[in-house]
This record gives sequence, structure tokens and C-alpha cells, in this order.
Amino acid sequence: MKSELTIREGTVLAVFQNLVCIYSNGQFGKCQRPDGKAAANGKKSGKSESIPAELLVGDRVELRNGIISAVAPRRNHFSRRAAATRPGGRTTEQKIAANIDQVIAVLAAQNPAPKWNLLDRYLAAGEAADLPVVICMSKLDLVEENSPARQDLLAELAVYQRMGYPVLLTSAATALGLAALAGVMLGKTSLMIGKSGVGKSSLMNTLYPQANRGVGEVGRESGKGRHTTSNTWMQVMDDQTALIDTPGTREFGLWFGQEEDLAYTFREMRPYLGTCRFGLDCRHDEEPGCAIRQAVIAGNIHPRRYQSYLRLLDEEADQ
Ligand SMILES: Nc1nc2c(ncn2[C@@H]2O[C@H](COP(=O)(O)OP(=O)(O)OP(=O)(O)O)[C@@H](O)[C@H]2O)c(=O)[nH]1
Ligand SMILES: [Mg+2]
Ligand SMILES: [Zn+2]
Repeated sequence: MKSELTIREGTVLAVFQNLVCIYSNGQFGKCQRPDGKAAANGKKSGKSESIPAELLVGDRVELRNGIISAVAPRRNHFSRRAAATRPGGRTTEQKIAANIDQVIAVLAAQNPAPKWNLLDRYLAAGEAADLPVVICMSKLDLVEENSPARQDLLAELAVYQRMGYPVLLTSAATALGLAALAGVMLGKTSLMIGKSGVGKSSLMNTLYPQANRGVGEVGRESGKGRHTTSNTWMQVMDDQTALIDTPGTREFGLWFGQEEDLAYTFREMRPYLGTCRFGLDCRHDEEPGCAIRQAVIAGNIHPRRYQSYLRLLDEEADQ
């Protein structure tokens, strides 16, 4: 790592308890967080109006004497809803990363089995943040080619392909699809999300061995990942290409911070918006003359996607 004093500006790669890792023009550096801890020995903390309460991976920062002195306004950020810390408590927005170009939603072909409702949540969160989402199915080596199980997976994925989402079939174990994945990532900052154990860190290690991310077993009995990754980390490939690995989460709630209508985050529902009997006031639940429910009945909207929508609608009401 370069001395922190030589870097003037850069991108945040990781935020630890007391330390921030920065990348700048082919150089890596570290500095202290701008939150007062750095002020312990009488130095100015650098805290100012231009520094948001929390620093995010992907933030563009300026440094003065090894201390973050400013954070550039974010082009965007990706969030989820953090669970309330006590029953009935308030939920909060958990910002995951800033200034990203696309989301890579990872789900395993098996071990753990795909949870389509979870994928629907990732897609909705991507749409809400106005970010393209690429669906990456991992661990294809675990489902035999031409088997009925493989056919079932492909049929499920086709639902999303028809909506226009790119789908990649990959395996870190056999290198299947990794060239395609690298191609999709080229020239962009990509954020990888997916539940624990789906193989996010394994994909990062296979693409960028220098990342050297810890990888953990999936419990044989539970079929659940063990939350191996505990920090969000941006791996830089070149000045235009970077991949962010995140800790898998058990749940993924949507943060309904935006004005956006929930139905708008379900791509295939958009053409119907405004055409219900109650127009834009329709929640597409049990209202009479709902164009979206009619589209589900007519087979133009997948019933499972509609179920995901209704579950999120309930959660939105609770937030
Ligand atoms: N068979 C097979 N196993 C894989 C593949 N990729 C990852 N694994 C295994 O799956 C387990 C979980 O992999 P990780 O890369 O740690 O998963 P993760 O998504 O980073 O999990 P968290 O960090 O907990 O969110 C490990 O035992 C890996 O060896 C694959 O392509 N095929
Ligand atoms: Mg991991
Ligand atoms: Zn409706």
C-alpha cells in the first residue's frame, strides 16, 4: 500500500472500523475514517459539510494529509431495508455501495436452491435505483446438463429473459460462463448481491485471483451459507472496470425511500400502469377492474412475480 499522504483523491474500496481503503490511478492507499477517530492525536478530522454521515464503497473522495476532506456527490447508491433492531422498531435504509453502473444478482443453481422471490426483490431494488440488473446463475456444475432439474431452471430463467433481463449461466468450479461474465463487467462498476453461499466471493476469486476473498462452506444439513464475507469490497480490474463483493444477507427488504410506485419496479407491469379502473390509485391488490390482475389471469404476467409484488406491497405498508 502506498503511503496515505501521496494520494489526493480516489475511490473507496472498503470501509473498516477505523480504516478506509482507497484506490487512485493504479495506486492503493489507506486512510482513517473522517468521523473524528482520526482526530485523536490533535489532527483535524476533516469532517465537514461535504462529508456524508456514512462513507460507502464506491464513494469518490478527496484527501488532505491522509485524511478524507470531501466526498463527491453520489451519482447513485444501492440500498436495502435493514431489519428493525427490536420487534416493532423502525426499519432503516442500509446503503450498500455508491456510484455503480450495474447490479449482478447471483443465485445458485443448487446448494442453496434458487429463491425466485428473492431474485424478484433484487430486480425491484435495481429498478428502483435505475440500475440495470444482470442475473447470474452460479454453480451450474451441480445440476446435470439435460436433466429435468436443468430444464426446470432454464424454464424459470426464461421468464426473466423474456422481460429483457440478461441471464448468465456460470460455474466458478468449471469456469463455465466466466468469459461472458467478464465481458458484461468490462468498463463498468458492478455490484454483486446474492444470499450467503451462492458463490459470490468464489466468482470474484476466479475472475480476479488477486482478490483472495475468503470462501465458506454451505451447511450440509441446512443448505445455508455461513455468512463468510463480512465486509463489502471493491476489486479494481482497471480504471474503468471494478467488481464489488458484498456479504450475503438472509433477507432482502426493499427500501421504499423513492417516490417510485412499487408496480413500476416490476418491469412487465409497467405497460398496464394507469389503465386500471382506479387509474394510478390502484394498488393492484383486490381493487375491481385491475388491469394487472387481469394480465395475471390472462397469462401475460407470471403469477409468481405477482405474488412477489403482493408480498412487497404488504411490507411497504408496514414500513
Ligand atoms: N460446486 C460448486 N461449488 C461452488 C461454486 N462456487 C462456489 N462454490 C462453493 O460454495 C460455497 C460458498 O461459496 P462463497 O464464494 O463463499 O459464497 P458467497 O456467496 O461469497 O457467500 P457469503 O460470503 O457468505 O455471502 C463454497 O464452499 C464454495 O466452494 C461452484 O461454481 N460450484
Ligand atoms: Mg462471500
Ligand atoms: Zn391495478
